[in-house]
Amino acid sequence: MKKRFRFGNPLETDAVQEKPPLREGEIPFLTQEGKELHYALSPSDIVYGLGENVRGINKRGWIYVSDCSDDPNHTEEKHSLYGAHNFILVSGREQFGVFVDTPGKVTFDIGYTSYSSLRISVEEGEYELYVIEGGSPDEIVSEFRGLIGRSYIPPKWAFGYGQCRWSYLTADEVREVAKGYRENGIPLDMIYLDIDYMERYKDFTIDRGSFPDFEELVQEMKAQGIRLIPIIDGGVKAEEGYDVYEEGMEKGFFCKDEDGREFVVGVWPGKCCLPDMLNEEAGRWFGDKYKFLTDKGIEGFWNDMNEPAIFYSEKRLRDVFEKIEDYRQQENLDINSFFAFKGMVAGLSNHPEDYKSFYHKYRGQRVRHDRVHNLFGYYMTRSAGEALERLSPDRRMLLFSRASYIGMHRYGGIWMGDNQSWWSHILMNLKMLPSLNMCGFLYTGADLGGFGSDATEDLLLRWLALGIFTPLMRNHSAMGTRRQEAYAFEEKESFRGLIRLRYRLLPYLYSEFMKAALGNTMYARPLGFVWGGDEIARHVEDQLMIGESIMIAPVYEQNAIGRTVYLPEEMKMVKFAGEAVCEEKILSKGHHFVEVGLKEAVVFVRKGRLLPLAAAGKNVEDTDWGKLELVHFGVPGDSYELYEDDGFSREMCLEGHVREINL
Ligand code: MIG
Repeated sequence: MKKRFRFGNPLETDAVQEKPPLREGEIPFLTQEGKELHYALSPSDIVYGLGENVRGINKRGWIYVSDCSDDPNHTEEKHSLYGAHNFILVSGREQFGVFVDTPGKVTFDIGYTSYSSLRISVEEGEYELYVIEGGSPDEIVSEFRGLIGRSYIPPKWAFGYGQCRWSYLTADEVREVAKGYRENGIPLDMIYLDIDYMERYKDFTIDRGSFPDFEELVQEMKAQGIRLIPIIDGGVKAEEGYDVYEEGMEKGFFCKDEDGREFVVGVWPGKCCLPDMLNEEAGRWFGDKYKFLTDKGIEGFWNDMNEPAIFYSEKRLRDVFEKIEDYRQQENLDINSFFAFKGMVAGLSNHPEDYKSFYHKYRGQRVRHDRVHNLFGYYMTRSAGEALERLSPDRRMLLFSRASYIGMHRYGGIWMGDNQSWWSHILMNLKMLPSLNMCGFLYTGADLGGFGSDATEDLLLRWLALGIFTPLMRNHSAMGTRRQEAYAFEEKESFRGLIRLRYRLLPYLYSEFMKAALGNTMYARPLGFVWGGDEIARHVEDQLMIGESIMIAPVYEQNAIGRTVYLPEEMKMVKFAGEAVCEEKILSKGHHFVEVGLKEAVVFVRKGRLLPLAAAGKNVEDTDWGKLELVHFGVPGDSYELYEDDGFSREMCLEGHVREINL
């Protein structure tokens, strides 16, 4: 049962595709106190949701703000990351879902001000509210997903493993990466190109100095079974003679300041204009630009800096220079002035006032950016997704974004942004998975090995042992950090084993993903969704169900030789040493310490369930689903529904593609 309410006159977001009729009067569960919505949490209540954000699977005990932020420090004291995903699910005394649909800022105080209260407030005061009542958490999520429409489905090859690094500076460096993988027998499907492939970071250009034979490189890589996936940034370099800029200026497609002049910001290319992604015509124009690369054989993209990230605005920079001049006149800075002076420069980036200084043309209306801030990345990716559908009507393309809002899940996936090579971030990665799934984002994953800071061999191995289960499996690192390609460390065999295991798991992972996408269910679930009556299971924060057959419990502590795992029921532990099963053991309900070596991965199979395994190849296409090995905890007659298709057609449905395999 879903009910829709409206407060004020909110701007449309297009998150919800099928709107139930508007209601007036009492809102179920929630009470209105001034501008806030309240709910009294009982001691056993768990609050799930909010997609991409810091902290637990259970969000209780912190305050979260939906405000797409370019913040590379994902530490616990933060309140926002790159996405704005306003869906929560309360589970306990009562079970219901709440979606706050508004393109501006929303604050979810979930037991922060008081541990026993949930408070939601919307900065603008204008929003649509959806309340979904009745049923289990799974059912509530499915109802919500039904409202927001089918999740994006990438081509099957995008379930392979990809390598990225900010600073593959030349075509030859890219060739080296491919060689590193192929020579070491480590499977690979994608090499991602970061901003370095562009000419001075200009969207839809190629640096011919360092990538002279780009088109050939694309084909050469394809011949090796590897696809190149370039990045596209949200800002367009303001430079005379650059066609994208000149066209955008001529057509009036960039965001404008108060006086109607193009709003200029500094990002990677230097001074940039922001395409008005929210303006339908401008979005279509920007989307069509992707043709520059699809014409060269490119089949996938990642959209970055689309919160949008603003290093500085031209205007603020000018003000700061003036103030610096004032400080200089003072000659001697007292301590307060010193800190103000220091903060002034550091505070140039992503300044809240800058987000209030430019305008969009959204659905025919002039709208100040802060009112629709959370839609920028969404509409950039939507424009790209719609364009890619026009450019490639028959074959799916890979597309994911950094910033997002619910609704964008129909057009692309997301990656979890600039994490660090920290042990704690393995766990953060795990916790975000189910929260994102609830909000429709199924194709997702984190920078494996960590983006910032230096990775170590053991950290990367442990991270991969989780990453083999995330639909988007990509190793990515920042410029200046230690190299972390899977062949960069000594234990090449361990890396080969774990990554090959990913390919062995493909029939299962792809089937579970497709069933979740086409059936509006979740791919990764908190244990409480499955064992709602088990208080211990409900509070497990470091294990997940992946699909219907297996539970995972990755090791995320430095130097651990294993970990304690909670089994809500009798299960079969299946241990892999690399790609091969090395141990199977039935474990009773309860806590167990399970040893897991650095080159190992463990899954826990539910009773009556099967886990089909393929024979790993050098990439997805080369992986053989012909003779599946069936790992299981079942008896003859138990079955599994395998999803099979050509892996690229845009026409997708469950019917006719699900084949039952029996034990
Ligand atoms: O300000 O393109 O999150 O994945 O490597 C940094 C360089 C810009 C941020 C992305 C990251 C990417 C990096 N970008």
